[in-house]
Amino acid sequence: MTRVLLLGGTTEATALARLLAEARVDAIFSYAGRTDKPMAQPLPMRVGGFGGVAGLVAYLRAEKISHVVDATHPFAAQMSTNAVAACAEAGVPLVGLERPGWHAEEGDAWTHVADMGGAVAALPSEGARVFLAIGKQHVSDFAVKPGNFYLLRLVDPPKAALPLPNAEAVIARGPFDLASDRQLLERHAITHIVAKNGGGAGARAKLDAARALGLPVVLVDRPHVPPRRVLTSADAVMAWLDHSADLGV
Ligand code: 3Y8
Ligand code: NAP
Repeated sequence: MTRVLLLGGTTEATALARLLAEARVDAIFSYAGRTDKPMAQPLPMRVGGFGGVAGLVAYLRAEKISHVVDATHPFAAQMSTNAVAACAEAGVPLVGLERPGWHAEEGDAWTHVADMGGAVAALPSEGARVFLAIGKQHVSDFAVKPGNFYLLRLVDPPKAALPLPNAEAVIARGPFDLASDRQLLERHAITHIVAKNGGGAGARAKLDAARALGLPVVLVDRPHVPPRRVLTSADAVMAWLDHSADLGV
């Protein structure tokens, strides 16, 4: 009996949720609950952590999950790591739904760094005007360079004072477009952009705007995720589900 747990939070997860709902597949869409009002999905939703690997194993068994699709963001490394361990322990087939990372094109001025610490190190020590398009979780890493101006883009209004003395926040949930991202960079006289190499179309606009304005981009590499089967489209996941359902796995 097919019953799918879809670990979501990306545009690809939303696309797959639509296909699952249209095909009337028994599936549950899972959010971590990081934002105040996550976008509604055409599937039953659950919100919040499972309680580590043990919690996820218990959930898989209690909910009689037959397949797990990990369509979380490439930087959601803890969730992806837990899913590999929990599905192995519970004997539940797992597939990752992942989009390719971004590659520099003609005219791009990108510096690749291994992690957020590398991004901080790559910035001038003062006087720069930096667009931190990295969300909320790592903003305080940049407090060691307070002499720069930081423009943050957050999904929800900050609940406490920003940890940077010279910063401003815009509140917006992507996907974003080239025209508005270019306007944002010009309006704030941005000189540097910091972004995660999340890939996908939803967050790519700022990179195209940076190229158009000749601005340097500091791009953070994806964290390591344990090996698992990876597919790159929602259609491929539907075929995987059909195929493995035929095989009765
Ligand atoms: C809670 C669900 C969909 C999914 C849309 C994608 C696109 C827009 C681009 C910038 C970069 C960033 C951030 C971003 C993007 C999509 C996708 C994507 C980047 C929502 C969502 C949840 C989250 C969590 C949030 C993080 C933050 C990261 C903002 C919903 C809107 C920067 C990642 O306030 C916080 O704590 C926010 C936390 C994790 C990274 C961080 O470290 O702060 N995403 N984003 C999911 C959950 O609870 O499970 O609220 O509706 C989803 C989307 N965000 O269905 O169309 O597919 O990537 N999300 C990054 O890529 O760098 C913004 O500003 O240019
Ligand atoms: P993370 O650091 O990998 O995960 C931290 C913990 O959050 C996990 O161990 C798990 O808690 C819980 N969790 C994460 N994703 C979950 C999900 N889809 N459903 C249920 N629990 C989940 O994750 P994150 O980077 O905070 O990302 C959280 C969510 O935001 C994910 O859905 C991800 O797709 C989305 N997102 C993240 C980014 C990003 O830049 N990180 C960008 C866009 C969207 P337990 O251990 O208790 O189970």
